[in-house]
Amino acid sequence: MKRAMLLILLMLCVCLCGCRGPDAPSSPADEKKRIVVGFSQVGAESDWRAANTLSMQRALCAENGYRLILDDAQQKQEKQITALRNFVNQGVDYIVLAPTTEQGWETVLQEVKAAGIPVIIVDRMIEVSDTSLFTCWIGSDFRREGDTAAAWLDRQFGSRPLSIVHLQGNIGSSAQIGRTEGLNAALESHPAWQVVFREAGDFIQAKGQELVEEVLKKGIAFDVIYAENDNMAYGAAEALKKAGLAPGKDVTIVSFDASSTALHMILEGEISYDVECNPLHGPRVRAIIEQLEKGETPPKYTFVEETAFERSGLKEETIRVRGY
Ligand code: GYE
Repeated sequence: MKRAMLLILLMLCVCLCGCRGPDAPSSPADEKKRIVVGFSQVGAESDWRAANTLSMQRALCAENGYRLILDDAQQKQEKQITALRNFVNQGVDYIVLAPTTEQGWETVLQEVKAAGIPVIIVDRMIEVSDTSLFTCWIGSDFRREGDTAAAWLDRQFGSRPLSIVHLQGNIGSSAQIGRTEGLNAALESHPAWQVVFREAGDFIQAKGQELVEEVLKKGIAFDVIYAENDNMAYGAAEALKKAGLAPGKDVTIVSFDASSTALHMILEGEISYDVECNPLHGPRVRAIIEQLEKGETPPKYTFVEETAFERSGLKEETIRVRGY
């Protein structure tokens, strides 16, 4: 009898312990200990964005002690403002905001501040007169990215006449503003260069393709496509091919992000130059939260280090190691 009791007890123990694998649902007590982060993401418009979302999900996961509430704003600022208000109502510990555009954040951030929730801005910047409305920002130097692309064009074409098709990102986003400013500055110093077509493709592949199709239909002649992100460059290349033109030979494509598909297109000679924009902000945001948890003050602004790619020197291995 005693033996049977012992056996049952032992089996119960094994079951209780064994059932709790790493993926087992956590207990309410575990849930309570987790840091809750509300992440308002711009959308899912590009490869960059997908890599960015994944990076955040991986870094701020349950195993690392977080509960991430992700909100996809479908590139609409109103949706982000609603998401922020929802995060306040839910009483999250931190808010991470990847803002669509720079303007229009004062009111909602005042509400968040009144609720005492720290705000970490990632990727694009915001423009507010009171910088105490956010704790810190981490992202890319978009103006430097634009200057880097323009400097490459200068090395390739110098003072020769150049007709440029300029595909812009979402108007009013830091990525668009900086990359456009870089090109504009180069236009000033290169009187023989001209933009023959300029329109926003909102960082979306289908729109990039449509715009280049429109240019071709109008019979506008051009030498260079300056696409403010890779997805628009993919669409542009597609439009050229459909028209019987060879991207990289008949038209030079310059792009931004350096996603793995774009780097493969460089190896194939279709994209000529790609300025890196690093999307892996998850671990960086996690490090910032850890600092804040310890009562430390992270730097207000952190620019991530970035490079640029062209065919010479680019290896398959480099693309594999980067992993996005
Ligand atoms: O370049 C683009 C994305 O803000 C850096 O947004 C980001 C930009 C990126 O949609 O692909």
